[in-house]
Amino acid sequence: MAPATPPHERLDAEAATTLAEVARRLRDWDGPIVILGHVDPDGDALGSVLTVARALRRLGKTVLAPLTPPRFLAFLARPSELCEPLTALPDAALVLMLDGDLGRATGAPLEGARYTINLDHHPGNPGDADLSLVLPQLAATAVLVKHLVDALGLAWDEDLATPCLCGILTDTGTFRFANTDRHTLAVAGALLEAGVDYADLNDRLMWRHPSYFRRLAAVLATVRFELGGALVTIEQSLAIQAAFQDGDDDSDDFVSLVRYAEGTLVAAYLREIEGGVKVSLRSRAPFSARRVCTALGGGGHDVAAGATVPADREEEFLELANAMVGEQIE
Ligand SMILES: [Mn+2]
Repeated sequence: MAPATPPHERLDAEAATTLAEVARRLRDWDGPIVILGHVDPDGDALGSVLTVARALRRLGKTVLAPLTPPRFLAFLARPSELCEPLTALPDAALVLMLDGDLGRATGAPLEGARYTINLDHHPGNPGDADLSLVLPQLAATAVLVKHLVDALGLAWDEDLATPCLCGILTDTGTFRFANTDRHTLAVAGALLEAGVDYADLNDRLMWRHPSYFRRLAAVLATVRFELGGALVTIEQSLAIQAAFQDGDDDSDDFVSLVRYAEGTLVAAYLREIEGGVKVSLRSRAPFSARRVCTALGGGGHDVAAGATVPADREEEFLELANAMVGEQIE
């Protein structure tokens, strides 16, 4: 008899049953399996897609993973593991969407999918795939992916574990965010056990093109403190973008720096794009970044969320953010 898994390493019984059904579907599928992540894939989307793609290929499955990672994460994938976006699904395809709901899928149209599976941890996911498992209590989709690979009965090694741990590191801010609980750490510990070079992975995840640092200097120069410092904003104009065209825009984590300004409840990064503004919010309780971004047509988690608004709604965003921050402080 196999040794019992300690409770802090387990999913609850209902989730484990659904995940076993996911594993059974994937194992029994004869046609191609198309694995998708969300638009603007992050370390959790990419890490989850890579781990599942490697696992399913070991089972002899035909896997297509049309995901385009940001430049700073591209080191995780080997050439030929990921493919260009598909204009149509192959015949008899199973679509497996990871780290977002079907509406946020990128890389392939969903029309003609024979079967859809969705594994995610975002609250607000409507669960409208043929088979959905959405667990907002998990720190990362990669945690769910760890359990999926276990359910598939595969042995862990460095190749499977490294992208999976990358997903957990990304979504927990390297174990600094409130979603880091005993379950998260137990799963991460098991992945380390499989042979991940932890120091090397963390080091590599921090590498950025030199232009990143020049852009950072320009964006940080726009820093503004509102509401007595409760709201901090930084902005990237099209002019700043035009000045740093030597790398792609991997400035997502700039907002993670200013969120540590003392007294800050909400940090906002406003990135001008053609015809609009991309808003990234980080917040601490009792303020919910998700509430603001959902109201603006985006989504995310309570502590980290995003939305894209038309340019003429930037004022509206600032008013909304001001009002909500003001409300929470009083
Ligand atoms: Mn995630």
